[in-house]
Amino acid sequence: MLHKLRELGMTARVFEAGSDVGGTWYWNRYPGARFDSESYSYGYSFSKDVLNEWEWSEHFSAQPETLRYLNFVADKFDLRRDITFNTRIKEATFDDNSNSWNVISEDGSVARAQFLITAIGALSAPTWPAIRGLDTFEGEAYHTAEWPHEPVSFEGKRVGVIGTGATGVQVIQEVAKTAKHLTVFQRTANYCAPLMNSPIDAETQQQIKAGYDEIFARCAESNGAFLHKSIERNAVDVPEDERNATFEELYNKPGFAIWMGNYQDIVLDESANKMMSDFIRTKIRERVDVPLVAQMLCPKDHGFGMRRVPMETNYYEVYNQDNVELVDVKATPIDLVTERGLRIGERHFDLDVLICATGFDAITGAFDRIEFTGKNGVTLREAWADGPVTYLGMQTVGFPNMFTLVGPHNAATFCNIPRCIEQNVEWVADALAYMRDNNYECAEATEAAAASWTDHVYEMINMTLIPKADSWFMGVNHNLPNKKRTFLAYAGGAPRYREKCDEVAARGYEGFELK
Ligand code: NA7
Repeated sequence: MLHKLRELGMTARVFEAGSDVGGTWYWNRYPGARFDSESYSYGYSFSKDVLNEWEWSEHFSAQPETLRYLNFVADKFDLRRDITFNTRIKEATFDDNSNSWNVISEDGSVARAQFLITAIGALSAPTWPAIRGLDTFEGEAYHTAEWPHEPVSFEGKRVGVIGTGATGVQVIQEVAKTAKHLTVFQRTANYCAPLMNSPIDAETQQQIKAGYDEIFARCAESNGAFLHKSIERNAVDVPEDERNATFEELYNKPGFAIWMGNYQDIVLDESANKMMSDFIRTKIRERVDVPLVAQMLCPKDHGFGMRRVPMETNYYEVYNQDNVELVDVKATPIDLVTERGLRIGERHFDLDVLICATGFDAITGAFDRIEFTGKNGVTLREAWADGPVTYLGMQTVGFPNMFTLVGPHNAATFCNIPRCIEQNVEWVADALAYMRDNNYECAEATEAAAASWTDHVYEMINMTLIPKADSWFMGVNHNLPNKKRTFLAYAGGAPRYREKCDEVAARGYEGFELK
């Protein structure tokens, strides 16, 4: 966004809480953190130089490489000179008289701008487990999204991991390699599937570089902006043998093929969904030696793909190791964190290290941490009290000149994120250029446009099975009992979203009042 605004000849200043660039890849530096997107489908597409100069080493690169990549891009475009690091914004207030925003940081410094663009992340407000005694633990305690910059050793240590989402799965399979003992505290089992990562050889590297146009064109056609496009047939219409052969093939394909490239009815139709869920449960039973442990790892309360599918490398085999124990904390939750570990019922688990892979206050959490005040003194928290109401996931009524990249109800929340971020950035940049060229000072979404967009968001998600399961997509986080259960992303697909955004622009920013 900063690069694009500079290209438009605008002045821009970026405030960043971290000490350097990287966002997700700056904060989430836990062992095992890596892409589930094919590396070359994830990088920026806007610069031919970047595409030519950068070489990914693996099909699904690990966090250190991604962070190096983001630093490379920041250096290449000399971005740091307009970024103020180590600065967390605490308030942003719209001034009706001047149609501009005042932005106040935690140290009290104030900046003023005509436009306020948020790029504060969809999963950037980590949540620690709401368990009594957490502060009393005397060992090492980490949240995966606030991982230290220094290496952490597990050698000779008793480690506990709470959480088995996409993050928990990545960290568990890594920690199990060196910990003296690992206890995994699982509340909800997920349908994990093999990532099938591998290094990129020299020949493939050349093919990737020569094929970027095609890679991005393929992403642009798919709902999740991944390289995988769903099969235009219904699983329920396919003979059993053929269907199982396809499931098997998808299970052995890299990345999200199994989720995004599956039969089109897998997350729409209960019967199709059950077929796929049963297939994965069978795989789990085949891979885990002890039947009782396999049973614990088989999801029971939701279907495949209704929650984020964690991608794994030998995850299930970890539970065949002598140094690993799986503990079900659904029926009997963790009562207490003590000085020496965790207590569940009568049993005490002695731990040297406690890792919380316990997720985030998703999508709205980062907004809640800033006091946004729009027109007439109304706060964003008040405006979204019953769940977000936005126009295109880009703006909220009463918050003129504020644009929310990857905001709630924006397709970027349900996407191979950089692909959708680029669309968001280009759309916002075009809107600002249009305003400048036509002498408009202020843009505000109308109530009617926001209501209609919000209806559309719910219409799309209600065609799927996703609302049937508790997940961060649905705003469910048991550590935040007051968070409203409401769909926070956009499930109509990236192509449909792009089309809608383009239509709005082509009609002179229809649905916005321009002044
Ligand atoms: P998730 O997917 O929200 O997973 C958080 C996990 O932590 C999940 O298994 C939770 O169980 C578990 N959890 C949270 N609090 C507790 C307590 N108090 N006790 C036991 N277990 C708990 O976050 P991730 O970081 O894994 O992934 C987020 C996204 O990042 C992912 O979808 C990717 O897009 C990247 P629960 O399911 O609530 O029963």
